[in-house]
Amino acid sequence: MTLAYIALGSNLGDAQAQVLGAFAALDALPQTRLLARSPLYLTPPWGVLEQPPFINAVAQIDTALTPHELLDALLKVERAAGRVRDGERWGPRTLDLDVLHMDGVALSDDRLTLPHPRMAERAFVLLPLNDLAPALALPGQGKVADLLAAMDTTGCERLP
Ligand code: A4P
Ligand code: MG
Repeated sequence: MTLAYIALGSNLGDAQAQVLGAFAALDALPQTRLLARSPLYLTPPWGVLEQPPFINAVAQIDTALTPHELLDALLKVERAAGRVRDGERWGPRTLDLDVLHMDGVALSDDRLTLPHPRMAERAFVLLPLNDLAPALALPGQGKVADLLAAMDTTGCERLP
């Protein structure tokens, strides 16, 4: 089994319900177990600013799936949540599931890059990831807790 961290995000429909449903969907994946879920955060949109705020969270899972099997499984969960890809990068979505990190895995091909190349630049990823794995070291970038300490988290709010 491999330990992995998945980023969850939603800003269309009932975003909170989408993210909570996604935790359950991760636990239900084949050969996979949900180990921990972060608190939910309300976060201002990043990238494309003219869109609703997001609900973001991170899940810690244990999985026997290969990285590409895991990606395919996540894309399936996104589709089941009504995700429509209209081609706009960083645009609104009912559910976005990104693989942030899998223990011992470093790879990059046309479908998948691990660790996720942009996670260190995003408060909406680092905040919930820090709740689960502050000591996790991102190759060449440092520890999650240190990256978060250097990050502007203005407007991000942890939900009760
Ligand atoms: N892909 C490559 N590597 C990975 C990986 N590690 N995990 C490929 C998941 N997918 C990976 O993804 C496009 C393709 O990337 C996938 O089909 C897969 O083959 P996508 O989800 O359609 O692309 P995207 O999400 O539009 O772009 P990107 O760069 O992944 O950005 P984000 O971070 O997902 O951007 N603001 C707030 N506050 N909260 C958010 O959650 N999310 C976005 C979306 C923008 N602004 C946001 C948020
Ligand atoms: Mg994505």
